[in-house]
Amino acid sequence: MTPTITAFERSPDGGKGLPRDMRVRWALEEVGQPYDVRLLSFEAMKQPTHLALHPFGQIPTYEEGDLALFESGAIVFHIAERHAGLLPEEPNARARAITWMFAALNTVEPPIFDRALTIILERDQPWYAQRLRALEGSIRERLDALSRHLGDHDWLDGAFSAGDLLMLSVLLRLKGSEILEEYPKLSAYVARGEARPAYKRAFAAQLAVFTAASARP
Ligand code: GTB
Repeated sequence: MTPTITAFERSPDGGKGLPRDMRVRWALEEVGQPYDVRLLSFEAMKQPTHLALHPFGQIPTYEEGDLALFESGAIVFHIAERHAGLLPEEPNARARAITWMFAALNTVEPPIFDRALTIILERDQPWYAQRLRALEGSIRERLDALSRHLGDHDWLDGAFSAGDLLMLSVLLRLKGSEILEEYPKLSAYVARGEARPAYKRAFAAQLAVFTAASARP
């Protein structure tokens, strides 16, 4: 059965692939699972029909038959569990890959996402510079550790996994920032992720949505 995911009708990021449907698209592309996309306005996300799928009125969601999921991490995990290619078969390696999925979302993403929100929403506050410095300090702590762990390996733990997919989705938010450039091993890791054909297909698909929306009045 072809799953349906939800995404922004008109993404505020200008097609950079930053909203969290991108990681779900990428996972589906990695495992070769075709999918449909239902596009939503901000208004539609808060209507009962969508709230029945996503209690917080957000994207992405995932529907497959009578299964409905929300939370990008849970969706990627579901895809990785149901298809070969994103989690190792060997139980301990699988558990470690799942650990990296949690690390991406619980340990590395929060300061990176908060920095993005601060830059967008808090620029006019008198404490803006101080807050940004604190968040960038937290990000550097995480990136120091991540870069040390990655070393000269291509991926976090053996073969590319859903752990890498989520970690890269998180790091991509720093692309073009001075912070990421301070970490050549992580910059190369991000470039390896972006070079994957599945990533490119997912990126092109979300960009096509943005381009079509921009062409409409
Ligand atoms: N923890 C949830 C998950 O991982 O699925 C978080 C989902 C979430 O934050 N969804 C956002 C959303 O629906 C879109 S991804 N927001 C609308 C709302 O809450 O009303 C976050 C996001 C939004 C915009 C950009 N951007 O423009 O760059 C990037 C990321």
